[in-house]
Amino acid sequence: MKLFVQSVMFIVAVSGLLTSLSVDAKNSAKAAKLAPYQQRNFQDEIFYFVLPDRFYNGDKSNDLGAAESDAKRALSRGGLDATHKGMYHGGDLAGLTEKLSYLDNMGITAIWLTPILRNQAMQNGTSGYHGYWILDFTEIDPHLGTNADLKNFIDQAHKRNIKVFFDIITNHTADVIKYKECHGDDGLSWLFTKGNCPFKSLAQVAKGDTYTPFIIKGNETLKTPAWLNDINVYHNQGDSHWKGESAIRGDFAGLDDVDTNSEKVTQGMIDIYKAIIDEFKPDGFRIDTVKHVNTEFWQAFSPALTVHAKSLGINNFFMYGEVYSFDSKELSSFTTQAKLPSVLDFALQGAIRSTLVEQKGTDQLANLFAQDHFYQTDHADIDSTGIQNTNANQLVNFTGNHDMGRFAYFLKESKHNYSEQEQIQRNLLANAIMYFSRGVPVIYYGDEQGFVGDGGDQASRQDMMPSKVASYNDDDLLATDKTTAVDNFDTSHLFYQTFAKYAELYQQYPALRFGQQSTLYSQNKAGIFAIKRAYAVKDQTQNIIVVFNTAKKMQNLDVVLNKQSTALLYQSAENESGKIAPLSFAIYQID
Ligand SMILES: [Ca+2]
Ligand SMILES: [Ca+2]
Ligand SMILES: [Ca+2]
Ligand SMILES: [Ca+2]
Repeated sequence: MKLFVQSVMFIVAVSGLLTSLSVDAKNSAKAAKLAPYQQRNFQDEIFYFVLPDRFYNGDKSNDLGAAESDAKRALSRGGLDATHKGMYHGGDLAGLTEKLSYLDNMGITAIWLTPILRNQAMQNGTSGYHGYWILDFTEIDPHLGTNADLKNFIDQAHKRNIKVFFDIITNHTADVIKYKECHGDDGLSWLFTKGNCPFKSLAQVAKGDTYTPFIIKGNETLKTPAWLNDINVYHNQGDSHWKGESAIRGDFAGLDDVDTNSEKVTQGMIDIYKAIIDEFKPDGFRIDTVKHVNTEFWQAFSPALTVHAKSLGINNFFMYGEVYSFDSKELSSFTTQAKLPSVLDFALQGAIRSTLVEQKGTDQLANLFAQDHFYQTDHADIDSTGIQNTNANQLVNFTGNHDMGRFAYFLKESKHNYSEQEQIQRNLLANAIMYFSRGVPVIYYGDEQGFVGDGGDQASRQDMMPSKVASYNDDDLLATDKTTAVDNFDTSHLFYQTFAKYAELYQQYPALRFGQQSTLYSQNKAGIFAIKRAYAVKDQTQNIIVVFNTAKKMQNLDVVLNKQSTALLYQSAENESGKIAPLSFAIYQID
């Protein structure tokens, strides 16, 4: 058991946060004149990224998925085991709907759901609780609810002025296609000891060195729409080794890799997601595995969906892609060349991690932001083509996620052996950089409750509802004595309260959402990182300076605020005049 009393005393002593942190429903960040969701810019949003299965069980009747009598959906039944981190835990759309006020009061304005379409419940011994194994692209997974439940969730979110984004996949479907050479004639065996099917290049295929793809008898019509049951609409070249040609044409660990190089398939995928927009009218999409689909596909897909959403009156429909890369040049190619409006900023995540976990110089952040110009485009005639101009202000910021793990986990694992107090401070400072740098912030569900985790993937997908997973429940959560064995919708948690405060500031000052960012100061060791956010629209100008201190020592502010007349808007710690406290930040307005 950790010394939580100590950490509370510490926070009160050095941060001064608690005095300014009272948040109630009436005085929430939302009160700050948030525009109606239909008119709101993407840069106004604060996202909450959630796996519905792990959030809250609002309907126990759907815990097993499809009904036993439902032969058509037989493979979307089962997989429930709340003690196993790779199985379904019972959370659903009804549960999310029930907990909307919890998100609303933290200042969340947009929810990104992991994929909710109907999955194959079981593959190779674990379940599709995460949603990335889709069989049916037209209906909601029965573990999560029905199409009507999703519509109700969206209606209720919209009534609170909260947007809903779906996580979508065009790269692959569930694993239904097998290769005789790998899986035997019955499709059930592994003929390779490593458990994968080595990728066969196009050059090998041209010479006749191919796999023999087939579908196990009885599985020929599992997928919807029906065209996805045709073996010829897949690449069928074996498993990706993530390099070269295989990155685009290889199977993602056996998941059937769609032939996105074909025009027919591209149009098929466009039609699938047009129909999803028609039926549910979401506010946008987060797009999975973007790096594993060819550029030409995105050049067609992205504008077509934007135009379609606009035709239905969803004028600010927005999409951002997952490109797992820490290189701004590579990331930006997906907005400038592939024509996606935005991407998740893995490069910023890497820079925050290197400064606040590894204690590298704040130059790391300055160097990253110096590459922002890569994202800038200046297309003409954007309305009729559906191609949106992109820039770094629309990037999507995060500190950790469901694949790599939580920021709290990186801190826990650090060779610097941070105390709990320091983990708390570094965590809150990392989130401040995420909120107040250019880009749109995303809270990964559970971060606001001090969740830590033992790693990435399954280890980072804890339950908000009382968990039965032993490897979750033995975690030492930050800033609370609770464990994940109990309910964790605690609106008094320091992180929840702090994120609500950050949200309030973010909505209060347009410069923190729209201001053009420039670096004022950085250094080659831990210490000051200072940015200016300059906002000028019509008759309103606002110039804000945000100063972060990533060092454990107090720093002088004269390097930043020298000769400028500024007013203090917020500080996360009490400061002596002209100084900034260790591991804290402050926001100033230039007079
Ligand atoms: Ca349920
Ligand atoms: Ca397969
Ligand atoms: Ca692919
Ligand atoms: Ca653990």
